Amino acid sequence: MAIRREFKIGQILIILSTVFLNAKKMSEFKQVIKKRGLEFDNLIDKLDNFKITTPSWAYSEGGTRFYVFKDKFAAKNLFERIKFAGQVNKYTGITPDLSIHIPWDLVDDFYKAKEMADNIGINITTVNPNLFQDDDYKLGSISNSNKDIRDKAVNHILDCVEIGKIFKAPYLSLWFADGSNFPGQTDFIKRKYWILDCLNKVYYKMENYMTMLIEYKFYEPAFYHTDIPDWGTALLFCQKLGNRANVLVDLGHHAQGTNIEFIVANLIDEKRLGGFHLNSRKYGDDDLTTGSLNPYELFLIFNELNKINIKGFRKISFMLDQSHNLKPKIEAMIQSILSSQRIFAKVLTIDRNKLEDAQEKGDIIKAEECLKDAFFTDVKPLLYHFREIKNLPIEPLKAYETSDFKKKLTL
Ligand code: PSV
Ligand code: MN
Repeated sequence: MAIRREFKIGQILIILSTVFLNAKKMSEFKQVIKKRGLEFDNLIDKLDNFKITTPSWAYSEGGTRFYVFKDKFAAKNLFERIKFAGQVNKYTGITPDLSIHIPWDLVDDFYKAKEMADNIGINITTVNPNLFQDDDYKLGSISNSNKDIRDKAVNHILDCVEIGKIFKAPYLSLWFADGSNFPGQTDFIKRKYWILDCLNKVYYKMENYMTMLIEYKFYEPAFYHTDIPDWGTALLFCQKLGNRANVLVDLGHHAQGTNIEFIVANLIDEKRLGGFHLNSRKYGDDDLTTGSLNPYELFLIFNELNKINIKGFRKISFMLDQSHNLKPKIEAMIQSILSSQRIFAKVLTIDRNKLEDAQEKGDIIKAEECLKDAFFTDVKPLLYHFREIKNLPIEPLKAYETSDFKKKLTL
């Protein structure tokens, strides 16, 4: 009896001290942001607008070009991927949208998939055609010198537009592996016009609620030239197509050392930032968990978003693009979501007025310190409060790890 009572008292003391500690941290956080001229409720509102789309393929078995390790717990089809996405949204509360890849997510009945997604609270908002896994595309898809192959590629993209209509998906996300491996192999400019012609055919078939996202990547699988290698080329195509074509920035698609925040700032200014593929990398297009290697880089990228008004902000598609051959899929996804949200929250704590003032006065030290202060701010009190008012678990990853879903999945 005595042991039991002591145990209970011990537990109560732990709970009380946690409550006290959290309250103390919250009051410190509020003081800090007040000093920076920010309002707590405002930060909560901004946080509430930050939603992330998860990619169906990250719930599936992933690998490298060397080997795909078996993962018996990974999702095997669109229905299972929708279920996984539902779990990630259940615990994080900010991922109601799913991006699908065709044919990887082909099913007999997309209406059935929609019904299931609706019931789970998941919206399929993005459709990605696959133009890189077909022998016909060896020398290019929409940039191929063979018109029949270009037509085939266009028809596949148009099929994806039709699939998008079933879900009322606002985004058609395009990435082309097209390029060449050897000097002299092909004519760059002829290809440019073929691409434009094909994209135009698609653009005019899209519903007016749809936006075409054009993703660039500087190399791989092509090693000599890539047809849409950078943001400038992607932007040119978007400008030629119309204002429902915008550039998609995948964080892993740049040469080492590229200043991605500069690119993002310019795309925002040109009103052509369509969205992101968030991930992390050390060497190439590594598709690792977001924020795992370079959180400060992500912070500086998100910092540029601060200048957009809410209406503009909502139009930007924040997607993840990750593929793990080692980590369990749902946990890896929750990890990326939480890292992105944490870094976004840190950006919200920047003293903008002080920063602008320092920039105007040429006070480099003060300007940089504004960013550093925000980056090192502990935003847990803000995130905990946000989750509390949204009826979400305070620690989503821990909550998922002890969930029945995970237990059943890994039985
Ligand atoms: C290409 O490397 C890419 O980033 C594109 O977004 C693809 O659609 C995606 O990866 C899926 O593999
Ligand atoms: Mn991508």
